[in-house]
Amino acid sequence: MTVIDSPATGFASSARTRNARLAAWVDQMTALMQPERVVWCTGTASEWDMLTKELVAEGSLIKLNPEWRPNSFLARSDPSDVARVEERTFICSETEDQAGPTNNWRAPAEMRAELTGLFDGTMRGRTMYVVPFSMGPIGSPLSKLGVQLTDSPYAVISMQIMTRMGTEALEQIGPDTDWVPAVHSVGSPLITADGTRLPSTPWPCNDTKYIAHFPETHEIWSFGSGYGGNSLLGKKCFALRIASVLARDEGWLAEHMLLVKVTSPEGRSYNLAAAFPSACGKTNFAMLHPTIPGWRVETIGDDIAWLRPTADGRLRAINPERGFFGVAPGTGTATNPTAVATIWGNTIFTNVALREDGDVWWEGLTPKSPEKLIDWQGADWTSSLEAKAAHPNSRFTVPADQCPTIADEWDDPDGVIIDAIIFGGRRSTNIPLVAESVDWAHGVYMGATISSEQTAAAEGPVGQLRHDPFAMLPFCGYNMADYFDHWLKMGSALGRTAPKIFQVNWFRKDADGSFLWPGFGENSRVVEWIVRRIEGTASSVPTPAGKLPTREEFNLDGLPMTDETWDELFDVDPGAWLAETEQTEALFARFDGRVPQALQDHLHTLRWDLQSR
Ligand code: GTP
Ligand code: SPV
Ligand code: MN
Repeated sequence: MTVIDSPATGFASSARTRNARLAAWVDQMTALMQPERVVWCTGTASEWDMLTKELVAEGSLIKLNPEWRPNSFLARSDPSDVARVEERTFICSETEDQAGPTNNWRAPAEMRAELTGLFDGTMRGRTMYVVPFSMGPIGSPLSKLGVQLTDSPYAVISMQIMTRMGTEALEQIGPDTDWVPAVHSVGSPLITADGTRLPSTPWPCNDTKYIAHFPETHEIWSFGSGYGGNSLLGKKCFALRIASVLARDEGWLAEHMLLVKVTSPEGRSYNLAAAFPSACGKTNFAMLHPTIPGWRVETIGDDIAWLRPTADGRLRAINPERGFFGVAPGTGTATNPTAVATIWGNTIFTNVALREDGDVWWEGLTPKSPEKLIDWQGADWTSSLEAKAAHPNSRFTVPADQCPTIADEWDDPDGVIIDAIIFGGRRSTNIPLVAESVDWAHGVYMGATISSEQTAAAEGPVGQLRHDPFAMLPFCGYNMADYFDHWLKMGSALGRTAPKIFQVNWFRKDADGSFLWPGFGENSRVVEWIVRRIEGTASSVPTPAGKLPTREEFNLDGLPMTDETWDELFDVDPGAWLAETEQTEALFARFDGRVPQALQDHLHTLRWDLQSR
């Protein structure tokens, strides 16, 4: 049962937790934000039922037809609140230098003052939920604890799916345990300063938004948005931005990576970690359904990985999440049948279209759209309309253990040994289908120079090419040049046991703008080559882009491909690559000499190599 404290009966925070700092913080934030009620969340099924019923009654959730989609709901966000807001995301380190040129920075004292003003009375008339959570399996040596305060019941039920949330997590927080404080408000009080009660709206939010991080004190403050990465603070804010700082200080890595276990026809298993920018294929790769016989891919994580060198000298990784917050459009029976099977029920859908029969639909779920739908904004939609029925960043939120391909090891507290790391981006030109780095430093160079065409996962111009180093541009909690250095040091620490590093690109296009590579399940062919390289049984051809496969050794059985297409997929054009090195030089220059020498050296060597071709 949910525990409710009423300000009228006095706050009993100290009775709820053994951690004095936590009790004091909840009391202090309650006094600042002035909620009508305080609820300590337990993470039980009855709490879920109560909250979803309330949300349905208020018109914030639509209950889907249980015949098709049991215990599942549709949320329609405010049309202005549909993605992460990078312009409003801040790293408030003591100095601007520590945040680096790729982050927005504000002085911590200044930001604190501004936020305190915004949070003053922000929960008037609303319930404040106290949401204790563990990122990683409860009690794992690799896990971390946090507590989110929020006035969004949508965020609470989403956190229940996405993290280990509730009493068990709270019990992990002993008198001296470290935990991360994360405060979130939609910024829409139901009672004004002069006491007038306002009508409630289905998706409250505020035009003013702040997603603020204090890396020195490990605090998160989020204001004004109810959406995904802005409001589920265990995810990007904690597990990436704050965790990347903890990882730097404690000698591990917090990454925007999927995790998979691959088993070859010979029965040998390998674990791969892959970093692709937002909406560039992590969930799809994590649930890959191989088209080549005898191969098996199992899912461990689809968005975030925490990797740590352990006593045996190997790099071990956990998925700190408990659910998937996946992109809906493009997810269909043809592309990702595993995801379609995963979301059979117990799923929250956000900004997808509603069918007449009370189920959901989005572009790409089925080849043909239903004739009539209600679109993501609640308006009538017919298949003759140009406009999309689902928002391009519409999402499903679903428990990971519903995934039919979930690996047994997915919640192993010790994590899994990583055999290879893969970097990728969405590139219509220049970047080959797959390349292996010559060594760890070259692999770090590959990660540092990822560029990708922007997607709808964040506000901004979709399609525009931008650098997204390690797919962490929006998620690194400190100066990225120092982050590159941290990666180089990790390679030295791991030495000969370090995983091999690869780069992939599923998105290369021909002159007509069609994808050269079929992608999705066919990506298993690339996985096979990567495994054969790990095993040392496939050869490679050296190029400025790294070591490429030979056509003879690459498994193309059953996949018709002309020599021209193969050549286009793997073409490394010296002129185009020289232009890329200029972009890289401009990226590195932004860091005022802080980029590690090993990466500068690689850039210079690459230049020489390209100029002599
Ligand atoms: P975030 O959750 O935002 O971090 O994204 P993600 O990296 O998990 O992206 P996801 O797997 O959801 O893919 C986003 C889009 O890319 C979807 O529309 C997919 O259909 C599409 N996509 C994924 N894999 C491939 C591929 O191999 N080829 C092509 N052409 N498209 C792909
Ligand atoms: C991403 O944008 O990389 C996501 C979705 O995984 S969100 O949680 O909204 O950041
Ligand atoms: Mn992501």
